Order: sequence, then structure tokens, then C-alpha cells
Amino acid sequence: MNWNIEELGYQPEKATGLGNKFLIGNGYMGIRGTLEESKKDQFPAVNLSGIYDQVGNGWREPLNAPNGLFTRLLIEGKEYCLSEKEHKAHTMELDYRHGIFRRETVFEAAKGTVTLKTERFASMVDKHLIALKVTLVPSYDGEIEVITGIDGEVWDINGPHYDSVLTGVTGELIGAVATTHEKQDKVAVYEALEIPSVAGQEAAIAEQSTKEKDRTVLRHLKLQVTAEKSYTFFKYISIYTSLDTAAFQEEGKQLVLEAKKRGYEALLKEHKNNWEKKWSRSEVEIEGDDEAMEALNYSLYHLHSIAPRHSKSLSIAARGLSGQTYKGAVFWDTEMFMLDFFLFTEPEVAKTLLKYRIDTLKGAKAKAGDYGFCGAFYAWESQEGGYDACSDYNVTDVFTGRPMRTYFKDKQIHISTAVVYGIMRYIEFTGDKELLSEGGAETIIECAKFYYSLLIKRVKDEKYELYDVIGPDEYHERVNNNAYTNRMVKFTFEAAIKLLEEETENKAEAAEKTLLLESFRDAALHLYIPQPDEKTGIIEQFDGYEQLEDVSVEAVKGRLLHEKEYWGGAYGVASHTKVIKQADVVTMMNLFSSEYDMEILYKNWAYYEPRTEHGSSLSACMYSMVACKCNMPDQAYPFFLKSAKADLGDGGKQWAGLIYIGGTHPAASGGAYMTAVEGFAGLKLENGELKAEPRLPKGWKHLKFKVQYLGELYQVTVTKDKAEVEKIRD
Ligand code: IFM
Repeated sequence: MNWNIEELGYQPEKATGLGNKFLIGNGYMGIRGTLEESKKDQFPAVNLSGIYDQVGNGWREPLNAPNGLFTRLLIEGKEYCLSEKEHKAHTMELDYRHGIFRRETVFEAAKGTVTLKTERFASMVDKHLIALKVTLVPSYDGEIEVITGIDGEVWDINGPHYDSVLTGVTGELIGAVATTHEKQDKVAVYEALEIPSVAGQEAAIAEQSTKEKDRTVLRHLKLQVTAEKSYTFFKYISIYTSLDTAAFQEEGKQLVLEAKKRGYEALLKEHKNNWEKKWSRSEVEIEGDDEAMEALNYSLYHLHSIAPRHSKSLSIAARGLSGQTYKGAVFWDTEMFMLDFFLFTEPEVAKTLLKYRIDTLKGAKAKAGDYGFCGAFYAWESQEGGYDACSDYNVTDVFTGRPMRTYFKDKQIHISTAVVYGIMRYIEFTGDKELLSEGGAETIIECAKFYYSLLIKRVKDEKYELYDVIGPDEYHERVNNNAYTNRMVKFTFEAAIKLLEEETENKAEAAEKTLLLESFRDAALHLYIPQPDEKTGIIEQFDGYEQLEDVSVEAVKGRLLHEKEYWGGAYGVASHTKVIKQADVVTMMNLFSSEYDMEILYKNWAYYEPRTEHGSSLSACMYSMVACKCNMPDQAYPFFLKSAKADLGDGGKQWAGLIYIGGTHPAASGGAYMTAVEGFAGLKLENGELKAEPRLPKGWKHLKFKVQYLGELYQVTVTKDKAEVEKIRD
């Protein structure tokens, strides 16, 4: 198994995509895989979790910290930056077993070459720390200068987010303290530099000066170098925000000084050990298919890198920590696609993700109230406090440049069902009912109240309906009775009923409970759930879907007048056709597969797949899951691989209309994991016991992984016709 990915050579147009592919992170921050010399036009970012800012009417988005990695060579007065200067060779490498980024570039200068090697990691042991090792090897005797420090001119999509960046030099430290526009939050970055005492090296880098200019603070090193000798220095960089602690500046300074004392190699060692521990629980072994094994573990690397282990109540953004796309907001992606990985390998992280939802209940109740509904309507794009960052105009029309009214925020009501699903699944797999008393039960009841207040009952019949919604397929807006939404809402009522049926001592509470119970029981019983058509077996995605134009994805694509044109909304090329953006009915079938015959599952899979654009990275894994459940592992395989490779290729879809949507795809990573574990290995609960039911694709000899269930660790090993689920000691 190869745990390294490499990029040979340099193509400027690939730099943005590679920033995602070579991302490193530790849940607190994500550092894009851009080069040290990059300035903001090349999208470098040290993206921070859980801290946001808004400027004017621009979109509210997470912060990128001042860039403490900034380093450039200066040879004979010329700055060497890969984007601009000649180079002889260039490679980038990511060791994704240990979250280490490396690059090696041979620059050509007048007198000869200078090889620049760097290595960096975002410490898994101390969330605030980044360490960078820089090595130079010249081919000639002479002078090389290095400019290195903190660049406060950060890349923003809707910034600038810092009203000011104060830079300074204190003793051996340099620092930058940035103040945000909206709330005057602070982000402090400090750097300590270490020039190790290697024979001749200290003397070579004897001259140092610092300069503060335009939001940057830079050290200027002058090296008298000898041909073929190597010169190394280390940078220790801390990042703290005023949300972390009142003493964010003192702690930041202290951290880099201590890091310098401990030294790079010691920090690297503990960082690597930490990663090894993670893999000992989460690595997936596939004998017979290295490509799949590597892509899958690379996906898990990304999930590990963005897990908010430093918090008890924080979630993961749809694009992880790869930048400001999608406003750094939390979507249904977390509960419906990523949660299982954490549930099975690190349930404490799963709890943290769900606590975020529980702790943002207030925001969800406020949103429901704003729309005139009861209960809790979670934010479609959730930021801190449950604030919904989704704009009413989430797409820009490519023809007019005008914002287009979209209804994601108002109508994608299925988001609250995802929260309920996540909480119930957590309890099922961990047995930790405390989450219910910590607000989980209230959250579920409030979500059920929300849906109850949305029900529509027509005079002519007994059933309840849900009108004017958007299902997972976002190309068809404001539809009635979306099959996924209705079924998930029924699930929500059933979850609430289960909780309410539990005993209560308190009389006042008991009376209220009785009333709610009656209402939810009635709702669960009468809510209309679209059923398979008697003749075709197809479940209609929403009322009237069958009447839409039946045309291929290719034909719809052929109607585009502009390559970045939005396919959905009022006038989109797909809106009036059966072409859908992503798995919708199929997503519902994956969740409730036990309610359908395999024939019905297959018919719907075969019907909807050719009509699906897979315009969302959330789509492919739902098709692979249902293909597995139809016992078709070989048909599932390409969808699985597509999900597992979502961040290994060219970066997928980068634009929605004129909006940049590039970044990593953690939901696809989670979907690939689900397919391997729950699809190919067929892991499931049967009467409270973990069982596997293998359906391995061609060429797979065995599939092996560990999972946690009810606090115990299990080793799962499946071959084509044998499954072992064995309790093991930690
Ligand atoms: O949550 C998804 C949605 O289903 C499709 N558009 C992108 C969102 C974030 O990944």
C-alpha cells in the first residue's frame, strides 16, 4: 500500500486543485497544499474551523489566518517564486498516513541551481501548531537570501475579513494579530525560527533582519553558501483566536517558544505516532485492489484531518477545511454521509458533531419562527449558533451577472430530519443515551414539531402531505411530496414517538407529552409516502415528476448556452426535465432498503441512474450503496471509486454559475467508507448484533477493518463467501 501521493512538474492552472488534493489539517485548521512562496492570487489558505466573518452584503464565510508559512528565495536581487520563475524540476508529495506535505523545487539562477525542499505538518497533538522545515542546497558558492515570515494579505472569496493586521517583532518572535470586520474577533499568528547548530550553518545564516510592511512581517536571512552543502532552518507557527482563550496572544507566543525548545524532530515524531493510533482503528485493508484501498484510505485521511477533536461541540463544513467555499458551513453532508465513519472508528467525534446540532437548536427554533412555523428548522448552511448563511440568491446568472433567487434555505426542509437521523443512529451504535438528556431528546421533539406545523391536509382525503419543498435533487425546486423528504419526516415522527413513549414522572410534562404523542402518531400514520407504481415499480420523486420531459443527461447538457450555466432553478436546462442533480429516491431507498423488495430497489436504481447528472459529489455513493443492496457489487464499484477519488482527480466541479465551489469533498469520502463497510462488507445490525453480509467486487480477495459498537471493538474480515465479525481487545 502506497501512502504517498505525488505531483511531478508544475502547471500553474492545476495549482488550485492541488491545493485541495495536498491539504493537511488537524480539525482546528486546514492548510491548503499550495507552495510556501504563494501569495493570495494562488489561493493559499490556513483555513480555520468555527470562526466566521462578514463584510458588507458579501457572504459570511470562515477565516483564513495570516499565512505564517510564507517563504521566498531571493537570489541576486530577484525573488524566486515557482509561478513566475524558471525551474528545472518540481515535485510535491503528501504522506497521507501521517499528514505531512513536502515539496522539492530546483530553481535556476544565474550562477547555478538552488534546490528548495520543504516539509510541513499541522500538529495532531497540538491543534494550534504548525511546523515547517526548509532546506536549501545550492550548486555554487555565493550568497542566497531568504525572505520568510507571516503574510497578512490573505486570500478571501468575500473579504477582506481583517480590518487591520498589526505586525510586530518581540525578542526572537515575530507576530501578526488580525482583527475581523464583523465582530472584531482576533486571530494571532506567531513564529519562532530555529537555525540549528550544524557546523558552518549558524555562521552562514548569521545575518537576520525583520521588516513590517503591508500587513506582513518578514525576516530577511542572508546565507553565505558553499556548493552542494545543505542549509536547514525550521519555523514553528502558532495560531490562536480570541474565541479560544482570553490569553490567546500569550499562549500563542508560549507555544512557539516551547516548540522551538522541543525541536522539529520530536514534534514530528509525536505527530506521526498520533496518526498511527488513528490508523490502528480506522485503516481499511482490501486485498486484491490497491487502487481502491489507496483511494479509500486517502478519503479517510481527509476525514481524520478535519475532525474537530479539539471541541466538544463543533461540526464539519461541506468542504472541510479547504477554504471558504460554501461559506464554511455545515450541511446535511455531516450527518448523512460523514457520521458513520466517526461512529464506527471514533464515536467521541460523532458525539461532538451531534452536540453542535443540539447546541444550535436555538438558531433552528429561531429560523422556524421566522418562517412562521413551530419547532426547529435547521439551517441549510449552518454556521456558529445555527445561523443560516445560505443566501436567498445562492447562484449568479452567467448571462446577466445578476443573483438568481434560489430556495435552498427556505425549502430544503429535510435538513432537520438529518439531525434527528444522526442522533438516533448515534444512540443505536453507541448505546450512549446521555446524548438524549444532553439536549438530544428536545432536539428531536422540536424537529417533529416543525414538521407537524408544515403538514397539509386536503379536504378530500385523510392523508397529510408536504408541499413546496426541495429534496436532495436541487434542480427541481418547490415541489410537492418529495419521496425522500416525506419518508425522512415520517422517520422523525417515529423517533419522537419513541422518546415520548418513555415514562415521565412530571404531570405537567405528561399532559403535554400525551398531546404531542397523539399528534405525532396521527402524523406518522397518515403522512403520504410515495409508493412504487404498481406497473413499473418506480417511486415518483415528487408529484408530477412523471410528466416532465424524459430526456438524457447528455441532451440536457447539449442545451447549455454557457458551460457554467446553472442547470436548476426557474429557467435551468434540467428544471423541466426528468434529469436530476443527485441521488434522491435512491438516497431514500438506501436508508429504508429493508422496506422494499430487491426487485423494487433495482428498478428504481436502474430508472434513476441514467437520469442523474451526478452534479453533486454526494450522489455516486448512494448509487453504489443501493447497487450493493441489489447484490450488484460490480455495478457498485465505479460509483464507489468515483466517491473515493473525489479529491484525487482534478478536483471535480469548480463552479456553480459564477460561484467558485472548489474544495475537498468529505461527504464523498464518507460515502466511500459507507460503501466499503456497509455496502461491500454488508455490515448491519440484526437483533442488536453486528453482522456482515459480503458482496465483494471482482478481484477483491478480502476486506478487513475494525469498528466500534456499543463501546466494544470488532474486527470485521470478509471474503467472497465468508464473514467474520469478532470482538477484539483494544
Ligand atoms: O449538501 C450538498 C447538497 O446536497 C448539494 N449541493 C452541495 C451541498 C454541500 O455539499
